[in-house]
Amino acid sequence: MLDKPNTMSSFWMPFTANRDFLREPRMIQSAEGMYYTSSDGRQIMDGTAGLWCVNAGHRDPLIVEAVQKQVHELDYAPNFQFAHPQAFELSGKLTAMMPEGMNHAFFTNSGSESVDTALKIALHYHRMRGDSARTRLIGRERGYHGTGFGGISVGGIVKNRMHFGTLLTGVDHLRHTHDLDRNAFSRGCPAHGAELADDLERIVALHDASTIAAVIVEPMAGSTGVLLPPKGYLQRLREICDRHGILLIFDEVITAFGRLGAATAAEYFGVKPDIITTAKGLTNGVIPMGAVIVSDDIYNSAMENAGAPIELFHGYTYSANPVSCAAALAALESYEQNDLFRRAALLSQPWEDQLHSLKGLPNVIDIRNLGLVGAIELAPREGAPGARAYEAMKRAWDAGIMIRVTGDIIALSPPLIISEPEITKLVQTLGEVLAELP
Ligand code: PXG
Repeated sequence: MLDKPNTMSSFWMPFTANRDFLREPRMIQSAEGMYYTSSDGRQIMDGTAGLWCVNAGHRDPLIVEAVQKQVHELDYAPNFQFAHPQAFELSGKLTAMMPEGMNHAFFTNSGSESVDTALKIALHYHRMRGDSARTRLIGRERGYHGTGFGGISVGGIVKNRMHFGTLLTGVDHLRHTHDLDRNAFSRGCPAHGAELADDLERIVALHDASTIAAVIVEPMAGSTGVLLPPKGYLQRLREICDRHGILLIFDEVITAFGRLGAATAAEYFGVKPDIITTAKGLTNGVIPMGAVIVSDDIYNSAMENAGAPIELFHGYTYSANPVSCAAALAALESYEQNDLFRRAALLSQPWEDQLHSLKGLPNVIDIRNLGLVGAIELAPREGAPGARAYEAMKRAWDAGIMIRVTGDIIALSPPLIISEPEITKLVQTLGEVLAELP
């Protein structure tokens, strides 16, 4: 082996300003509950549950123990033509948390894979029913569905798409729902914009429903900067899909497992999709894992109509890996034991009140919230979009809180174990950062 010097640039960091980071690294050494310890020994409050995944807080003892035990007993087992009991135990426990009639889980290793899997299952479903002209996939502007080619094709964030060629064909996009003119400083879901769901009728008129397989949306768009569905929007989208035989996919990679104060956004909004994609909170972020949950109709149609013994030619080496299953089973157990979804629901009011207290600080042009999610939108600096929020993120780290930024939007999504005094501390610290921010 060549004797190469070990430089920090050997790690090409994901979604990171690598060159800037190397000049001024923000390094994390350990974590416990609501806090990280930085490598210079400071306590940093986790205002984002990692990347929207550590819902039960860090190093939950149930999960740590379950993973340790599992890795000693069965480290790996294939799930192609063989299986292990934890996979069935987990699929049972997971589907029991899903809306009525959604009783089948397909396991993946990430949100991006869950999205790819969901899109493929949608195409497969129509084909199984002899409706194979239904191949178009409809996403939404500003949607985020991970970074696979499927996900960036239906996704609507320009920078995630523009560098990567022509993407999937046969994809179209609904208009996004962000409308500060009408909805700035809304508390909870905004009042205006349900009619934007009718944009699906425009797309149907253009392509004809008989060519459309599925619509995929985040019930609450997280990554793009917390865009909340206008009141009635998701219900209307469901009705239009039903009218035209189009499957509705909710990408719940962020919203599943308590973020809005319910097991799923589907439950929270009372709108049932045909497919739900999950990841992140499924294992509390501890081990990579995702799951796609489908309706009985979709599963049964594959079981009844497949021409080959294998019903779906799709899967991953690590689908339902035993250690991931153990982490997920323990995470779901922890959510239940600590009643974390209800806790998130109860905290959502003080959370809202605290966040909206930042109104009036310099450059704050919107504050929005739902469940334990919040966003503060800043006015961009002249000729330097994103620079103001990026600087806020760096100053927040120095001040002892971790926040996420996308463009000039600050997103907050703390672990669901956060206490009211910790909410106050998080918001106050952010307020101090914003008050000083040029
Ligand atoms: N769908 C949705 C709705 C997501 O939010 C993915 C799919 C992809 O998941 P994976 O596991 O492949 O990354 C996501 C991921 C942020 C942020 O700061 C959000 C995500 C990932 C990283 C950062 O907003 N969402």
